Amino acid sequence: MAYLPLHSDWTLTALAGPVPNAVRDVTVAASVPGCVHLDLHAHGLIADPFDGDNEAAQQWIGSTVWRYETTFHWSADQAERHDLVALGLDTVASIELNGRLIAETENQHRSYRFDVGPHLRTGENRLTITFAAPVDEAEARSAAHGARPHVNHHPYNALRKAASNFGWDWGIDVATSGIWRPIGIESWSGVRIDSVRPLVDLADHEDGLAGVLDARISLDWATPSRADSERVRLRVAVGGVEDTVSVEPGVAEVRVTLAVPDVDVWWPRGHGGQPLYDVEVDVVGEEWAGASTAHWHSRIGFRTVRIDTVPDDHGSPFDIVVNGEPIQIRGANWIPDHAFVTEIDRDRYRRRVADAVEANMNLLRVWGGGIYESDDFYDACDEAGVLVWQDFLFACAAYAEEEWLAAEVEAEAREAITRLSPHPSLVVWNGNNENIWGYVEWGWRTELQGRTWGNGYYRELLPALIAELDPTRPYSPASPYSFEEYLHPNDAANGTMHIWDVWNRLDYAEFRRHQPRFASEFGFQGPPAWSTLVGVVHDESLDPYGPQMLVHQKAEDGNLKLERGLRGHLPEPRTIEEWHWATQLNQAAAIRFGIEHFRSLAPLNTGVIVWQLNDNWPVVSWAAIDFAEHRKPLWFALRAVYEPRLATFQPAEGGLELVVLNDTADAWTGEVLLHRRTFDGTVRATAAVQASVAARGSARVIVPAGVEAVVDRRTEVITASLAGFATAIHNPSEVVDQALDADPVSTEVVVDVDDPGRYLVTVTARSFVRDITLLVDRVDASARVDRGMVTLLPGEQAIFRVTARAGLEPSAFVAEEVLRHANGLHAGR
Ligand code: BMA
Repeated sequence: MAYLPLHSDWTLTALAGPVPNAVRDVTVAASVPGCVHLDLHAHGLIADPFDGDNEAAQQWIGSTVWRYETTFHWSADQAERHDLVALGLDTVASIELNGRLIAETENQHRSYRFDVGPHLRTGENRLTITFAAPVDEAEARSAAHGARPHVNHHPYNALRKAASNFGWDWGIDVATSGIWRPIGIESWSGVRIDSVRPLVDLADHEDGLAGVLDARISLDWATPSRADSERVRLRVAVGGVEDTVSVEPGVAEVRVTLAVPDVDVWWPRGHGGQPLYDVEVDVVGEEWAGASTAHWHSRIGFRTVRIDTVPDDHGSPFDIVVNGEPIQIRGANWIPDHAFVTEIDRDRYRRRVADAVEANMNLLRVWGGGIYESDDFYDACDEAGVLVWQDFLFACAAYAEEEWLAAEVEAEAREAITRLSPHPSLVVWNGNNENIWGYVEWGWRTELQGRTWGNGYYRELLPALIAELDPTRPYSPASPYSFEEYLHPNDAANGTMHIWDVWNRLDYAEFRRHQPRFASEFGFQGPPAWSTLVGVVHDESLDPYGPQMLVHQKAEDGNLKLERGLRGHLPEPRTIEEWHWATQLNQAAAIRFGIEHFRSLAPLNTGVIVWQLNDNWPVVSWAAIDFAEHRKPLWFALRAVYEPRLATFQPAEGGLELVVLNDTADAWTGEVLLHRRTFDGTVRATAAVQASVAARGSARVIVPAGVEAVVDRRTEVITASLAGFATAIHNPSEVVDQALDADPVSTEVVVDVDDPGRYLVTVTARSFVRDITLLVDRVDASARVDRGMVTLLPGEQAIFRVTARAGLEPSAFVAEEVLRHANGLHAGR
């Protein structure tokens, strides 16, 4: 009935491998939960892994066998069972208790429970966990079972460990080892509630809806065959309703159904509230009742979800339908928020989900190269109404389907489906990231020579497990996927699509060639905040091709793609500062352009999920939020184009149209005021058009010829103002071709009288100014600002609220390298 956490007095020793002299035969105190890199760094045995080019010098860590050891005091009690419960071991581990081998494990994505009662001693006990070298293990397994295609350098597909921990095209290679989730000894008697899957549904009830809870309870019996055992009683309660059932000893699965009348329905944000109900499951009336193992609690939300892929005139959609309402998805792809995942605490998860919410996102896709995140992540999403699309953990590789891997895959999937089943935010289970695409198009067939590649997981095993364990949730075999065996998985007209041709080889205007039903990945790179970059890159002269800079740019030809991406849009950068601003700006501009186009395809398009929300270390990447939690210009651009109400100019047959998108529950009717103006404010043409757009609908307004007929593309813009929408602006030409005033604003900075750490920066436009952004971290790395990527017409004003250290020189926030705009890239040319 007790839990003994085993989180103290651990030591760490390198047992074998290419260990440097400074670490050989050294034993240090270890943090549990934790990992070897963090301990080695804490003891000064390695430099900061993220700094400079330390990554290369620390590759030995992933090829080293590591031993964790602790001693703990034990005094026997009356409990019938004593289980060693390890919620996460990374990865290939041998567990010894008092010198006796208890178990061997090989899956980071599972938790483990071992009956250790017979091996415990009264008094001092010694627990040892030895981790095999992950890189060598992956290589050995790959060689033994037949190498299979994968991206990046290590065969991560041969080991059930987070793929990106071995390095990715945005991720440092820090193949680590460690006890990464809590570990302890659980003592219990009688019966233990092993797991509960609280599945939900909605049913008509009188004038309202009833929430139906179908609780699938798994029980574990200490002595299942004991003849004198009596039935036990199990109580399930939710929303003021409860039921108690009696259970025969030894029964492993119990199902209890409850209906909550007049239930408050859970909705994604933008569609309603997020009421959460506590579910309690208890063993009652027994001597061990009240023990933690005889009690289970979670929170659920009552809602239904399905994905509509029924073919229509244009192919097949991918519509996420919650409570019968199709949801227009505006989201981001999520990667582990730290290369050492034990560093991600509840607050950090909450800050990241807040980043998504404040950018008007309603979905995060947990990408398959990472982990099943902590419940803290899904809790935050449940509360905020952010939908979660969860990949099973397969990414960009072929995976063996033979028993040695299949058994692990099944066990981990069962556990993940079960653990995450309470979270109403979780609405999509997805088989893999890009593996069907890879098989079809990346030449895997030839490489595989008939070997298995994972198809059986995606098409049989995983859907069968969902059907068995959680039939309330929809399953998608892959992303991208076309929901037809004989269609190309990345076909735009069907299902989900990943759009990578733009980043890899085309100008971003080519986003317009794509008509995706649902774009679940597309992205464009940009550097992190300046302070994040120079905090880790110390090249003598800072430039994109400096040796340390290249360590922090992992994408294939990343710098070339950044350069190519700028061409035709922005003037060529002349300094590293200009390169940094121009590439950040271009990242934001490219994605803004793509999303405005994709959203304008409504109702054909029903979702966009940008690659990627976050970073796992300081790096040049596709992220909107950098590792130091700075919001890049992309984040501000996303917030704008993800507004539920968005007006965007798009090319129309022979002219220009304004697409008015209204993802709110209220219809909109009003006047659209259209202007063609010059950069200095002269109005050249005006028109007013009445428009109306349905709730959750879109409308198209043809721009009248008089307004549309631009005379000078270098000095004119077309604008549209509609009440309740941000002003839409059409630039007939790119920044590089515009005759923009390079010095278009006047500024004023005041320190808040009540708070010396708040600076108010007022920017007034003398001339048309594009994408004003304050790179406030250049003044103070802890500074934050509430706006960015702000475009002003002459005479308009914007106030930027900066929080930073008190006592800074206020004018620093408007210095040339801090207050940036697209116009400034023309200065001195
Ligand atoms: C997609 C993703 C990731 C990758 C990204 C950028 O393929 O699924 O694997 O990081 O593109 O290249």
